[in-house]
Amino acid sequence: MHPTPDALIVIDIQNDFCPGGALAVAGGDEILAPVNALLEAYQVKVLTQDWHPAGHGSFASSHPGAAPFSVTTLPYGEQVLWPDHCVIGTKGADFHPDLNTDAADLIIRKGFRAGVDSYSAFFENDHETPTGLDGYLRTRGVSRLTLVGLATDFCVQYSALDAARLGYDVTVREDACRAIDLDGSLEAARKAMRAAGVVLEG
Ligand code: VGL
Ligand code: ZN
Repeated sequence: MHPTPDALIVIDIQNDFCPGGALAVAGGDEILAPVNALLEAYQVKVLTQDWHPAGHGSFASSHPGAAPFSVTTLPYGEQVLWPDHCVIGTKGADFHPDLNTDAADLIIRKGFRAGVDSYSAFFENDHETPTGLDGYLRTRGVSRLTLVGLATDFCVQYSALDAARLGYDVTVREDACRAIDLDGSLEAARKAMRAAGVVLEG
């Protein structure tokens, strides 16, 4: 085995984030070919899956009168209220059928607690409840991560910032990501990632 394996973290390439899905990201399905190619090139391969119970606190439908894409304040801070998406057990929560899920070593699910959202693959949106991914990567001897997937300005960004804070060397392959871009959130995310030492490539 390579002494210091590099890990590829593939964020949320699920039907609901692809064209036709409940929270479709423009061009979300265009990244399947590059992501599948990258999956061949890494020693450690992790997929994440956004995985919400019906009635999740991040859904606008759980907040009477709230419009999708509005922002509210929850006990752990600001939260965008989303259309219902990635509900456990639904087709929208499944990985895109063209994603080579067989290549993955680990699938990490996040956002399964009704009261707290989880954009990051490492911590829920309270920034303290861990998903367990850090322990997995450390025990496999990983110190360098490449992140790809959906969406650049939400789950990819939060994962990249947490990973940098945890001490990993982090690269985001922008050619294998697509963004939601709510009110300039893509440029803000790129700026925050660069400031945290994340390398933006592609
Ligand atoms: C995501 C919004 C809500 C993402 C997940 O994967 O970027 N965005 N849940
Ligand atoms: Zn979600």
